[in-house]
Amino acid sequence: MKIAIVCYPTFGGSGVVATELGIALANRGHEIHFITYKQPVRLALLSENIHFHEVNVPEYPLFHYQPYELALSSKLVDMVKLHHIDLLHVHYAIPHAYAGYMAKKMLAEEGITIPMVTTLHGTDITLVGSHPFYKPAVTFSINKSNVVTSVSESLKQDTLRLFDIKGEIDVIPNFIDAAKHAQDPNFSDCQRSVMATEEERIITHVSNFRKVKRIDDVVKIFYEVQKEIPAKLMMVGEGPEREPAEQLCEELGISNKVIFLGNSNEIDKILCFSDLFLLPSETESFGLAALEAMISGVPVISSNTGGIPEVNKHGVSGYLSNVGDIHDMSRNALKILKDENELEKFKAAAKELALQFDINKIVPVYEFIYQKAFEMT
Ligand code: GMT
Repeated sequence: MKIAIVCYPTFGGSGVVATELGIALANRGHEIHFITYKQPVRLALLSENIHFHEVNVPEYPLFHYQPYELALSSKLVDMVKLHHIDLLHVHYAIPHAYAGYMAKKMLAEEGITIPMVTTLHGTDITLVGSHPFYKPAVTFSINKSNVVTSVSESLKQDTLRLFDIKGEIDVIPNFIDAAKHAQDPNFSDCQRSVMATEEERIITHVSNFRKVKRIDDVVKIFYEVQKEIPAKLMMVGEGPEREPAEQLCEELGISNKVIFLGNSNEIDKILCFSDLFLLPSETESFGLAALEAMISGVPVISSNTGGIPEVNKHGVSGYLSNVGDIHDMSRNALKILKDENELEKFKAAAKELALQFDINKIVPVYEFIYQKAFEMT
């Protein structure tokens, strides 16, 4: 099948899922066309059946906002015609589902019928999509998609609660490539000693450093933990909350124990020496970062919001607490970190649980959904 994948090319979870899905589909013989404004960060190599088409939006001084949706829908029309693409799969409703629908309509005028699958990822529904400024257009484009999927049951329920949805929503969870994450027995690149001493525990947080991630809670939890045991905190990612977090570390006098690593394409190399992962988000439709930690055998201390409980199991792969309850989170962190046996038990269980989300189980579900989209077109 020839599939156009529309996504954000950045470090955000929706872009990562879209890219990994495209690569997996290509490995299964499909021809994949990524259509976005930059080559996706997780897409290292293009190949015979993985293509990238850049959406250009020329600057024009009349426009206060450059019309990306227009450029994207035009590019979709051109690429569908040029490459005889069979299906559109758009990730993150805003504005991709809207642009995809416009492309479908333009193509229909020329006698070309193409199904569109829309995958809802999180903030396109919760924080951003349900804002009154966007809601009518988001509702419209979800309802006009041939098939709609969401990355968790929680996100499906949020979508049904916040929007007037006419059709079904299929839940397809985020996934990981367990084989890729499986530690090579000869893997000697785990540079733990560069980051911390033998007796220090390493705690990690990975995100896009937005308000919704509650970065100050990450720092405060770590502050409590390092009072009791020797520890280091790895902060991976970039975003508006990074600077305030660095400031908070200084105020708390822990700057020497917190390492800000910026964006990284080698998360697995950081996770390989991590003992614990923190995800205290305000809201989280799934929590792909937590799943990536778990497959590397890193237990997760998280909030119990949104879809996180579908991934992180309380008392098994980590612990869950109410949003903002940093005392409970630090207590739970210490429970795991203080006892070597507990830590080993949680590490093994986290990895075991993550295997349920292996890419080989999830990609065929998307293929099934594509068939369904054809039948519904
Ligand atoms: O808003 C973000 O955190 C980024 C966003 C994205 O779409 O890039 O992440 C969302 O999608 C991920 C992949 O499906 C989920 O794992 C994240 O939980 C979700 N983020 C939120 O709901 C806040």
